Amino acid sequence: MTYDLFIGDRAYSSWSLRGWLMFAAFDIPVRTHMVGLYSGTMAKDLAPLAPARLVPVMRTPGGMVVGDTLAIAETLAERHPDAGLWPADPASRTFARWLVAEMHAGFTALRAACPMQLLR
Ligand SMILES: N[C@@H](CCC(=O)N[C@@H](CS)C(=O)NCC(=O)O)C(=O)O
Repeated sequence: MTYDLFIGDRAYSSWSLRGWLMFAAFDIPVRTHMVGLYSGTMAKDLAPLAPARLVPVMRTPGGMVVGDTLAIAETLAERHPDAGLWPADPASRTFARWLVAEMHAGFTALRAACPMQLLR
């Protein structure tokens, strides 16, 4: 049961890094495919996954395509209930969902001012 994950360079794309971390941290089998996020081939690379236009995007072993980090996280949590993507304790889970929502939808000014560059 191996997933396919399409991402850009994890050193520069925090979305790509987060998508990949979900598989790495929770030991979920995945084949990683690099798309040309910064080389201009992204639209062509993602064409087989239409309507995906952004990274990360995941394809399930059954062929379902899921874009958006939070949708991928929720899909993995549902499909792998024993992996522990969300904390078991209800209070911790609520707090985790809050942090994830803030990270996902918030910090826009910080993100604009501080683009990610892990190699420097
Ligand atoms: N809400 C999406 C945002 C995805 C997103 O904006 N990805 C960027 C990563 S750098 C992207 O694909 N940008 C390419 C573009 O805008 O053409 C998620 O969390 O997955």
